[in-house]
Amino acid sequence: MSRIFSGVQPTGNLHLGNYLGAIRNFVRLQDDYECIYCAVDMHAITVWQDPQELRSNIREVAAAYLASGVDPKKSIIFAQSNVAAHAELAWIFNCVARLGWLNRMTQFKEKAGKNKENASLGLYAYPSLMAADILVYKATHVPVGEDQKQHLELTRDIAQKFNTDFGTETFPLVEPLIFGEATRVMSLRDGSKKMSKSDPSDYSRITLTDGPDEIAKKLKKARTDAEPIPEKVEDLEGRPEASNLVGIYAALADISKADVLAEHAGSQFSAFKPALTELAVEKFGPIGTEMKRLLADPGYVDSVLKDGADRARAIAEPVIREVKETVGFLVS
Ligand code: AQP
Repeated sequence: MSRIFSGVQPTGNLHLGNYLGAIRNFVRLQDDYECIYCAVDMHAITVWQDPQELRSNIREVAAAYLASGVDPKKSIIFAQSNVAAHAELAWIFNCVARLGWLNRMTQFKEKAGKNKENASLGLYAYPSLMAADILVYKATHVPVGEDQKQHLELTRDIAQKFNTDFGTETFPLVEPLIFGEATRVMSLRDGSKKMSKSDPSDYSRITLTDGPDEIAKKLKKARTDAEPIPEKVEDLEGRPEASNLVGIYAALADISKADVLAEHAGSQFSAFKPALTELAVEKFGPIGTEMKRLLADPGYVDSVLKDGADRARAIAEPVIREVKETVGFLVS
């Protein structure tokens, strides 16, 4: 049976990249699969989080799922720290994963930066916890943006090594689901950097709660080049900012980049940006409004998270029990 798992870190500033690369696909998958969607708060604390803000950011992720169309009756929505089996399996995986594998993870290198000695141990072990998040549900498919591909390969390596070490077939080999025209949305200020929550510039990203004026301002200021929109997709090569805006348009309109070019070839970006703004406002306006409505009712959001955690626990507990028995722990 196919089962979907994915998560978003509650680190604030949920943006267009999180939506197009991940959350929108969560909604599209829920009719065909059993889906489990998480606010990965244990991942969030691998870098410092203010406790008060973390609490509200967990609710923000849940509200973003709900406002985007994840149905809490069909899909499970919960906070990672409310299901202890994630941490338990992560420890076992810390003993399965090899240091050499973790040393190759580019996200750690990017996030730790030059001051590696000062990064938390949790940030280093992040991919091992991510493998546990997925495999504690024996999930088979994981919808993510392109930046998570390497972590999913590591998840497969951990699953395979566990199965081989213990001579079992406990864990499936997960498949990433990376689809849509915007699997890697880039910063609006720098086409060589991915759009990110932690970018110090607010102008680098459109957030899910930005209103029409903010969206218009940010897109107006978005960096482009002096050339008009080309006719062919291959002519976007070497033009990262232009390619990014065309990709965002395509993803929001649910058409291909080629279709966007067919409609807009020859236009200057000064003419394209208002069309993109209109589209972004049309798609994001209702999501932002609904998020704000949900966040004004934290009692409801908390009840969704509680129900989700109960359902998630019911799936995870037999798996962690099976794993503990396999490893040789005394299971009472
Ligand atoms: N720019 C992006 N384009 C497409 N997909 C993206 N995702 C993130 N950025 C982009 C996808 O969103 C999901 C949740 O991401 P996350 O919050 O768990 O972690 P992240 O990748 O670290 O997000 P940020 O925004 O980049 O945070 P910071 O600034 O802390 O590094 C994932 O599926 C991810 O692929």
